Amino acid sequence: MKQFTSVHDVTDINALVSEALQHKENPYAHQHLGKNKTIGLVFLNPSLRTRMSTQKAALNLGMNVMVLNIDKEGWALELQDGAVMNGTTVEHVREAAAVLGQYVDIIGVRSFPGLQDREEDYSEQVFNKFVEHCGVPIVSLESATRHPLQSLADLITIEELKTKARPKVVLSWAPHIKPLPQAVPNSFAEWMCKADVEFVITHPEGYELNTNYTLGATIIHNQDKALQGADFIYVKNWSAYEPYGKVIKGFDDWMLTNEKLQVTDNAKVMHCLPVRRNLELSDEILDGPNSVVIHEAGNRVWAAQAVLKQLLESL
Ligand code: AN0
Ligand code: CP
Repeated sequence: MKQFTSVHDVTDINALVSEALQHKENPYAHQHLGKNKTIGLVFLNPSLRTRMSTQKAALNLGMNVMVLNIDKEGWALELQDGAVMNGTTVEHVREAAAVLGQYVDIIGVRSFPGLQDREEDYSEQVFNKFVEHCGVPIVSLESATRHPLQSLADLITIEELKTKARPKVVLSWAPHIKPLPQAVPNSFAEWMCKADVEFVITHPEGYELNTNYTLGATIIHNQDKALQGADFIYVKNWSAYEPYGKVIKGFDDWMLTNEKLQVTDNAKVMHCLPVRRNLELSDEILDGPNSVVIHEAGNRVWAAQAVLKQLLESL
């Protein structure tokens, strides 16, 4: 694998899941592979899980790790090509990315969408500047439109915990007070449409995702109906795709509760985290027996390790 920016970079998702589970069984089997290799993790936005799990995965593979919170610790970055830099920005991403590529063998980048200009976000303007100029293999730590390391960890979790060959997986929109990206649901949908699962998406009208990511999914606006017989419920908020980045008021009753679980097949509840308690997900779910969110977050290490191993092998 030459880069990891979406499911389209993966030739066989089932093989990648198996590899991840082998790392989980035997974390240090490939310590030699990363010797004298360095990964640089570059964050333009906050992170807990992605930051720590990717570091852990790299260390398990014997790599050196460098982390740069470029939004806080780097020079103010200019992202526009052709800009006359007589304002507040100090360094252009063209130089910043190229220089980082001189110091590391693999680069990871987190770059959230601005949620103002849909075309700009969906063209992955910022992330693709790093791809274009860094000159080394790149792994997405969540870009404007996708979060593939999360989706891989989610698929690993479903594979581990499923009790039937083809489980029903429901992506269920949740309320939030802030406009959040569509990256996590886009990416989850893209992976689930390729996985051997029955995949249903449920959201209030107005929260339709871009159909490029949901092709093959069943979309139902009645949450109770969608949840019937579910084996896994993947809870996530996202802002509207049209009108772009907006929060439509009035859907607070979409928060998952134990009562809503009654129509499911004792569904396991997933969330990528961070989660706002009693807004997106109730205490009773998060602290109850159906929640697998901590297990899911633990699997971020094995997802990252499987991906980094394949990238190291192609250096
Ligand atoms: C981010 C999002 O929804 O994309 C990161 C999730 C991993 N979440 C928030 O900003 C709360
Ligand atoms: N799920 C996830 O990516 O979490 P962080 O934003 O904390 O990395």
